Parts: sequence; C-alpha cells; structure tokens
Amino acid sequence: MTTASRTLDGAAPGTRAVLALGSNLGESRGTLASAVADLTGGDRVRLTAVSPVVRTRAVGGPEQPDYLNQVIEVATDLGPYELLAHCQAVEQKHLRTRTVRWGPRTLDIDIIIFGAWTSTDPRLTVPHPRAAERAFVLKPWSLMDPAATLGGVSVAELAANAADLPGLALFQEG
Ligand code: A4P
Ligand code: MG
Repeated sequence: MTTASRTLDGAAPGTRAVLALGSNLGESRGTLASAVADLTGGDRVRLTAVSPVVRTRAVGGPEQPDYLNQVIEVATDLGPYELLAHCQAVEQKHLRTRTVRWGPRTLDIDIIIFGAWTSTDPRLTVPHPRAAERAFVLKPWSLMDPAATLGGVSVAELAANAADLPGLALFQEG
C-alpha cells in the first residue's frame, strides 16, 4: 500500500482508512481545510495522504450549488464506529444539519474504506456503497493514490468510467 504520492507519513501504524469530504454551503474551501485539521489533529487519527480539492457538480438530490470534494487517508487506532463518531462530531462542529437526503450541506464526511474491514450495517456500510460509481470520490482518491483499488478494481479506472466525471474540475487555489 505505498506509492510515491503517500508522502505525509508512509510508515504510520494503525488501520488505513480513506475518508471523503464534501461541502457546498458556506466557505467550503475553508471548511474542508479545518475539517481535515479537526479530523487529524489528535494522536489517534493521523493524516497519511491528502488529495487535491475538486469542484464537482451535485449528484442526486435537489437543485443545489457545486460541491468542493476532497479525499484523505488516515492511519488510526480507533475502531470503525469510533471513527464514524469522530467524523460525525467534526460534521457537527461545522454546523452540519441533516434535512434533505443528498441535499446541500456545510460538511459531509464519509468513510470509504476502513482497512480490509467490511460491513453491511446501515449505520456504517463499508466500503461506502456508492463510492465505486462517484467521480467526486474516485477522482481525488486516484490523484492522491494512483495505485488505489476498490473491490479489486483500479480506482483510477473506476473514476474514468464514472458518469459524473464530466462535471468535475480541479479547484484552483487562491
Ligand atoms: N453511514 C452508513 N455508512 C456510512 C459510511 N461509510 N460513512 C450512515 C459515513 N456514514 C455512513 O449519512 C446518513 C447515515 O449514513 C449516517 O447517519 C451514517 O450512520 P448522512 O451523512 O447523514 O446523510 P447524507 O450524506 O445526506 O446521505 P448519504 O446517503 O450518506 O449521501 P451520500 O451518499 O454521502 O451522498 N454530489 C457531489 N458532487 N459531491 C458530494 O459530496 N454528496 C452527496 C451525499 C450527494 N451528492 C454529492 C455529494
Ligand atoms: Mg454522508
């Protein structure tokens, strides 16, 4: 599980988890930056790789603004449900409210994979059941880790075939 792009802390111990962040309300760029800091600021969840930020057209739900999406990889000592609670606490901190499914939000954090662990529990389904078809997850993930696989398939290949790929562009910083 190493590639040249996993430069932040390639040797970190713990379970490797991939998290996908999305925001389309408020100051989304700043929200993503502070969410990554909040997620990985403690010593039980360590940042090991981070993707570029991409601007994406909303998939599903009502008419809504474009999203900024980003993917990170962490090494963690937490169990999967503890990591979910941690992600939800960070969402709450950013005033996430849940009204409409797939509706606009200040911050959404999904656990995409958690090591080799799998689950079909609706409270925590891993791998994330819709990740394999979503360029807004797959493309930044493949840019972060060109060798990544999901269900044995290349994430870069899945991204290239995702229906929402045409609505995606790299976010220009500054
Ligand atoms: N849950 C189950 N599995 C997981 C998991 N792997 N990671 C449960 C995180 N949560 C998981 O999520 C609802 C419940 O899913 C949680 O209580 C948790 O226990 P939510 O975040 O409250 O609701 P949601 O995000 O509105 O629903 P859902 O089904 O998670 O939506 P998605 O699939 O995350 O899609 N378009 C663009 N361009 N960019 C986006 O980021 N995001 C969505 C949301 C839709 N369209 C988008 C984007
Ligand atoms: Mg979600």
